[in-house]
Amino acid sequence: MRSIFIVAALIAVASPAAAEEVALRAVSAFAEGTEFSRNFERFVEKVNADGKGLIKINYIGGPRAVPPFEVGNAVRTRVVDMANVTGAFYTNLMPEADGLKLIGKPMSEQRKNGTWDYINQLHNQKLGSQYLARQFHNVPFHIYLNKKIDKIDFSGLKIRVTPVYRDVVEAFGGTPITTAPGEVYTALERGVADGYGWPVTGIFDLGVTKFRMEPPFYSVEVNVLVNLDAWKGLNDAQRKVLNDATLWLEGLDSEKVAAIKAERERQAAAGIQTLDFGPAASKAFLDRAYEVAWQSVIKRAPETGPKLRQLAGN
Ligand code: 173
Repeated sequence: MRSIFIVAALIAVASPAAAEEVALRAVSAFAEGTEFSRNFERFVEKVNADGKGLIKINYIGGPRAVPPFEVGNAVRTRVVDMANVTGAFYTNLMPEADGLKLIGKPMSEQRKNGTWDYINQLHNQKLGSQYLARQFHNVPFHIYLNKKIDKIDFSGLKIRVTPVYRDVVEAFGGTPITTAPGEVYTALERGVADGYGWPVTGIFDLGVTKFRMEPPFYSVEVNVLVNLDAWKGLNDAQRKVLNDATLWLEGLDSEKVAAIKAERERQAAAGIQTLDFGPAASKAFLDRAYEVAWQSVIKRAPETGPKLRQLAGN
C-alpha cells in the first residue's frame, strides 16, 4: 500500500506541468479525412501545437467512435468533451438547431450582432455545451438526383435526407428517407434512394451521381461544441487557446470560395449534369425552401424560433 503512495507522490513531484495540461476527448460526426471533418482536424492540430503544456485535444475520430445522430447527446452527457457536428444531427435535443442552416451571415458578423450569443445560450441550455465555432457559412446545399426531372417537382422520387432537406423535399412532393452520410452510397446503389441532399462540396466522398439540381440553397453549418462542464473547468489561458483557434477555424471559410468553384468544375468533369430551370423557378424554389424550413422550426420551437428568424434576417 505504502509503495503506491510513494509512486503517486513521485509522479506529482516529477511532472507538475503535465498535471496542468488538460486533455479533451473529441469526435467528429463525419468520417475522418472527409470534407466536413478536415478543417476540424486542422483545428485540433493547431490547438495541440499552440496549447502545448496547457491543453490538448485527443481526437478519437469519426462515426466509428460515435454514430452521427448520437454525437450531440454524447457531448451533452460528456461521453466526449468536444465534437465537430452539424445541428441537423441533434435537432431531437434542440429543434432550433434546424434553423442554423438558414443563417448565412459570416461568423464575424454573428459574433458582433448577438446571433452567436443567442445560439450559444440555446446550446448551454439544451445541449449542456458551449457553441465554440461554426464553420462553412458560405457553402450551400444542393439536391442531387440520379433520375432526370423536367421541373422542380420530386413527385415519385425517394430522396435521402437529414433534417436539413426534409421539409423542402416534402414541399416539392418527394418522399424523404433519412440516412447518416455513411449510408448514402448504399442507398443510391441499391435504388433505395433516387437522389440525395448534400452540400456543394464533398460529394466525391459519397458515391455516384448523375445530376445536380440548381439552385444552391441554405448554408452549411458544422459546429464545434464543448461540453459545458468541460468548458467551465478550463482556466483563462486554456480557453484563450481554444478561442483563438476558433477565430482561425472560422476564418478558413474564406478558402471555400475557390473550393466551391473547383468542386463545380470537378463535378462537370465527372459527367455530372446540372438541372437548371431558370431564374423564376429558382426563386420560387428558394422562397419556398426558406419558408417551409422556418415554419418547421417555429412550429417545434414556438418560443425561440421567431427570435432566431429575426436574427437571421430572412
Ligand atoms: O446531408 C447531411 O448529412 C447533412 O445534413 C450535412 C450537414 C452539414 C454538412 C454536411 C452534411
